[in-house]
Amino acid sequence: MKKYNVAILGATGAVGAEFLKLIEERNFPFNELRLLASKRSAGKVINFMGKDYTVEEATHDSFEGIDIALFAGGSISKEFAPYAVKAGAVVIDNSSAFRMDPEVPLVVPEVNPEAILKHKGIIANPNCSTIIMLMALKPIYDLAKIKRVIVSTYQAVSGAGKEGIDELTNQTAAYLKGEEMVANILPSASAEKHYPIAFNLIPQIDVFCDNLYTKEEMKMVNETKKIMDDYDMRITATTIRVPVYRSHSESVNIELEHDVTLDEIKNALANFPGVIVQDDPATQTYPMPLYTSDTDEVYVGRLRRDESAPNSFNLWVVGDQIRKGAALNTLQIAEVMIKNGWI
Ligand code: 3JN
Repeated sequence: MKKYNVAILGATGAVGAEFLKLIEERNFPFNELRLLASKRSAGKVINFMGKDYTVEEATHDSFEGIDIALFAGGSISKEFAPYAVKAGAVVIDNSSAFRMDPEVPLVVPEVNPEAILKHKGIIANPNCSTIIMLMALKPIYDLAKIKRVIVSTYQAVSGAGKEGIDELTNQTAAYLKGEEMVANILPSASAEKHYPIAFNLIPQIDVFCDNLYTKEEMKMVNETKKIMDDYDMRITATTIRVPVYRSHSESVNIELEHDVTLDEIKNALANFPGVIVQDDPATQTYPMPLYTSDTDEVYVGRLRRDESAPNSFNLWVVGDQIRKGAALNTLQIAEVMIKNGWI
């Protein structure tokens, strides 16, 4: 099997670390592996599969000879992607920089793999909350077109990176000792005001847009339409940060174009690759973020009719946002390209 020269930009962050875990776990066919990061992390040594790799400072020349460039996300994507493409690499980017660019495919491999074929060097990985929701919506959409979606998210602190995790730990310890909780990161590092997340919920993820929604909410709306290629679908989102370390949860209400049975929905979900149905009220079985973390699948439960409206259903969706919501989805895009001879 052909092996590929792979670069990881942002190798020292939460998503970068997950790339490494998954490359090993999935036996990804790599030849050279180049770990890139900002100047601050350059020089750090990472032992991976028995070999020491020194993290290099990312420069415009970092991508010579690279076949696949996995970008962990963040503001540096915009700067480096054009140089990686010019060097002949395919960039798969986790940031929002290119997601809504009509020239850039936005891909969940189980949902719209064929979109990859239209790439011109860059492929975008959707927002984590969008990916997790669409894994549950696509099999239902294939049964009956979804006319409207109302989603509320319960997003883990690791969505805000390692600093988000540390903040929950430190604030919890402080609170239990009766000390003041220090908040510097959430709701977003760039926000003017910060609030504690321990023993709290924050109804703001990312910054506010002019329409009073947050950017995270509008990402879910706009990205879903692009991935599903359905600009008639009506979607409204409320995104909430919760004091959970890992795995995002979502309460989703959908209205379908025509009625289907609950069993049909359940079967479609159970047969969809990457989805696990955990749904049995009699045994109190439903997905919870504590148990879905560090796993690859998206879990669906609490499936029931919305008795207040025709052809409408409620579901509860949970998935590890660093795995399927980020690193895993990105690597799966590369795997689909390799499997189909698209690279
Ligand atoms: O907060 C979360 O749970 C997900 C965060 C995603 C995120 C954070 C900072 C910048 C993104 C994203 O993937 O949409 C971005 C961005 O690239 O805009």
